[in-house]
Amino acid sequence: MPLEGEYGPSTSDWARAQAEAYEASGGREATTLADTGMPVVVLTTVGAKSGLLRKTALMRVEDHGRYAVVASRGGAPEHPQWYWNLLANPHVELQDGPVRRDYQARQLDGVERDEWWARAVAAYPPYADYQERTDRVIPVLLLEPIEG
Ligand code: F42
Repeated sequence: MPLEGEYGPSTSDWARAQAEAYEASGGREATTLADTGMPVVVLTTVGAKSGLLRKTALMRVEDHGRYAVVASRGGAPEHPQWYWNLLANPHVELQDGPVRRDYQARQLDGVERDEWWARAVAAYPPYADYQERTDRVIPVLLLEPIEG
């Protein structure tokens, strides 16, 4: 059941441009991080305060149809704002290329988090550098497909 609501564009120009180009092209354009060739997905969340639909480009971390999203924000001291949306409204959508599906999100800890953190760093090695830059533990959230 697709999320409904008014779209609230991100105030980050580069990230907004990528999410919008990705979605407008049906997942055929803007699908990598700049010229790195590393794949990107687009997460849609419902704003924790605004109720607006927020669209966020993120690195693609996938295993057997499940995805992890990493609230790294380049190692900034604060969590990205989209992280709070997931906690408040765990029903999210994720677009991977041309495929967009509904997922239920939950924050990982312990062994589960270790497993997915390793997968995330393998997919995008700078995550390890980002964690070095900040005292906050970078949240890792698992997105599991909502069937039906
Ligand atoms: N960010 C990551 O954290 N991890 C990644 O792997 C990642 C990869 C990536 C790849 C390509 C690309 O173009 C960008 C990438 N980014 C990655 C950056 C990512 O897309 C976001 O720009 C970044 O994580 C910051 O997210 P943010 O949600 O903090 O964005 C800010 C700039 C923003 O848009 N703020 C909005 C605003 O109006 O100021 C509000 C956002 C929002 O969701 N507000 C909530 C609401 O209710 O609407 C309230 C949230 C709250 O605080 O309760």
